[in-house]
Amino acid sequence: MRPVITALAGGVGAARLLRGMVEVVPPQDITAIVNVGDDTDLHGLHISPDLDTVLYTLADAINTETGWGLADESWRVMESLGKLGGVTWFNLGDQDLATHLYRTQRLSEGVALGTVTAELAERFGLGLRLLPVTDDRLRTRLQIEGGQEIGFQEYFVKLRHDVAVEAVRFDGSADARPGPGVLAAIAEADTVVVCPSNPVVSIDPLLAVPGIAEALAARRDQVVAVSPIVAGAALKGPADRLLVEMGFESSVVGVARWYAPWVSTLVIDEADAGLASAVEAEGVRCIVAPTIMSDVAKSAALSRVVLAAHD
Ligand code: FO1
Repeated sequence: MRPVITALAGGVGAARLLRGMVEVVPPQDITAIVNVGDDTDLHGLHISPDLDTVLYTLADAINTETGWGLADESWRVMESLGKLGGVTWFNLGDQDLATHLYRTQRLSEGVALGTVTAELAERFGLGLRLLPVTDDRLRTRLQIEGGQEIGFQEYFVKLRHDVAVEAVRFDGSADARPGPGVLAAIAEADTVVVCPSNPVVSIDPLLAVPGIAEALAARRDQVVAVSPIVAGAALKGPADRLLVEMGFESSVVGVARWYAPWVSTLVIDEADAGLASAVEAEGVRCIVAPTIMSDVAKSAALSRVVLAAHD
């Protein structure tokens, strides 16, 4: 019986790991449960950055420099929008806009986000199943220094996450329901993989959906995470600063402490080999391996380590 894998995913790091995983495991055996807390409504469009980053990366269509948006993109619409004095701080390429137009139109026809996502996954030729963690509204909100609360993309893109965060909340989480197939994907997986995504703003929104944290804790022995922090820093984005701002240390030990209630094994990079025993002191088994995914072969090698964690 081939193992079935469920992956908890945010943006770039998760997409990279999944791109390698499909080289190791038949894509049909993989379900990715993806964060929607980064979703944003702009220009009357519903934009789902983490879903699109996984979609484009797995279709080998991703802009590899940025890790988001499409390769070989043009920017005529944004140029014209700029001339009109429109909103241009969030860059939407001409081809990328087609995805947002399609998703928004389908949602306006009453189709659920999970259904539209499945349509897009099929059009982009993805073998794996792409599930939004919820079809309900969920938005990450950040209270920044000075007390103002802003949306995730205002924080991440407009302010270039160059501002201290005092609190994070997931608006809508109390009423959000796990999307169709999400709880079953957690319950039935041979291995649940927590991709190297930002624990605070990519993984925590998943657990904020009622039922998810309990479902994961029930499978703790099968849950293995890849640390998004290497040698005390995030490879991309603000994961290190946010961990510290939330009272955790920016290290693999901080990540282990954050995940310990529902993750039994943490894969850390060789750069942190000296901290393996400190990770295990948090009650989390530790595996040391190369975790920098600079190409698909390295992502595939890391996937092999992750999927062998419970052998
Ligand atoms: N990130 C940026 O740093 N600048 C952008 O202008 C930008 C535009 C953008 C458009 C579509 C999309 O799907 C993602 C985009 N991102 C941009 C990345 C996005 O903010 C991140 O992917 C996340 O939400 C964090 O994972």
